[in-house]
Amino acid sequence: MSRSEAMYRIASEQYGELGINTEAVLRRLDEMPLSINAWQGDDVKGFETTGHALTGGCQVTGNYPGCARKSEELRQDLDTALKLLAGKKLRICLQGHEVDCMMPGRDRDAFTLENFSGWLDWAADRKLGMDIAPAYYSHPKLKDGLSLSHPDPAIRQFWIDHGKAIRRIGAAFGARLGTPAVCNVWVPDGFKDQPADRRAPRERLLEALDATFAEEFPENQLLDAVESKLFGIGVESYTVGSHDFYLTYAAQHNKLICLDTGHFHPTESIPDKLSAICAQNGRILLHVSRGVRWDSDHVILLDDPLLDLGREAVRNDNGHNLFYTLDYFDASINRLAAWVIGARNWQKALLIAMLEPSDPACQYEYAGDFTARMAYREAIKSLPWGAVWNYYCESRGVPADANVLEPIRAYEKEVLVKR
Ligand code: RNT
Ligand code: ZN
Repeated sequence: MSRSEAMYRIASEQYGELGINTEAVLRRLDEMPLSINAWQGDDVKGFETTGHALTGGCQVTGNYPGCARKSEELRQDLDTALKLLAGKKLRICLQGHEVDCMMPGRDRDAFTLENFSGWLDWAADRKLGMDIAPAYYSHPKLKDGLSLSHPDPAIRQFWIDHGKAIRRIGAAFGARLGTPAVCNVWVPDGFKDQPADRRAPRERLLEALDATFAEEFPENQLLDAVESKLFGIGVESYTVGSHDFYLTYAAQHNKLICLDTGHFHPTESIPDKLSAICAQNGRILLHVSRGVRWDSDHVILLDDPLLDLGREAVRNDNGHNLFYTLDYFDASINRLAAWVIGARNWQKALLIAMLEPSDPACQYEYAGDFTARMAYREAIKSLPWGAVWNYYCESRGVPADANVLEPIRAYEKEVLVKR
């Protein structure tokens, strides 16, 4: 028996005494869907031949070698990263400008499946699900910082058509892959300084969203989500699509509400929002990210907010109400490592939550014994989840944490530095 297996056996026994069946937990972890953010691999540049600079209040900093320059390179990078991830329900999420190929004279408002066909064949071959998001940024039609809420109807129409095009492509992904594509709408619209009229842009956004969503698709092909934001760089004072705006919109139109963990006030708890929404049958797309000061998109770490999020995700999951997509971009480190470390951290957060015997803490709470609740919750922090995690990786044919960087370094030497 290997050392890690021996450690797992002991850990499993200890968890068993607390009423937790580790094998059942690992099987559940296998089934947890996770969508990998393709855009970490190309610095959100996309692959349009027009090559627009990144706008919309987002910024990618760093110049680590090996940024993917075409979709083939991005898929090659993803293939390498996916080998380091366990889980049977992995998915890839694309931004609407991460096209496979361009057609002469065809802009984003007229994209079709043809523009993404390479992705679909690739995903089908690997049994991956696919998600997609229209890209309302990095394009000259994002005017004065506004897209779907721009006062000019022609600008709005361009972006409505882009959203419709991407929804159709998403539905085609869903139909072919047998798992619905989540199509997430996030627009960067807002103002650097305080607006005179806060309401009119929101009314225009409402109308544009209704037009975007007019075409109906069955839920086994496409699920729509809407994502709010607090502020972006150059969009500090007012965001048209605020959380209040989209939470109401999602509830009224049966859409998923996308909560990006980097899009709220720094001391606001995103984990706390899950039960509030799920108790009312809302469905949530989590953009798992990490805000650091003014940036909302650092690679996720296994920190307290992530653990708390994992805990609330596990407790509120009814099998079809929660969706997870990584959302960050860091060009100062190896991009494959960013994917792999972030994805594994989210899996760990879920694992730790599932291994947590939460019932005793709840009983203490119901009885009003908050001292015992605190003592118990602090005590379970030292349970041996690490042994379970390492065993999970090895039993699923992926390296444990200590060995994860080696294959990435080899690929870096062989492929990335030569780009
Ligand atoms: C931006 C949103 C959006 C991102 C894209 C890449 O703040 O979080 O979801 O995925 O900008
Ligand atoms: Zn996001």
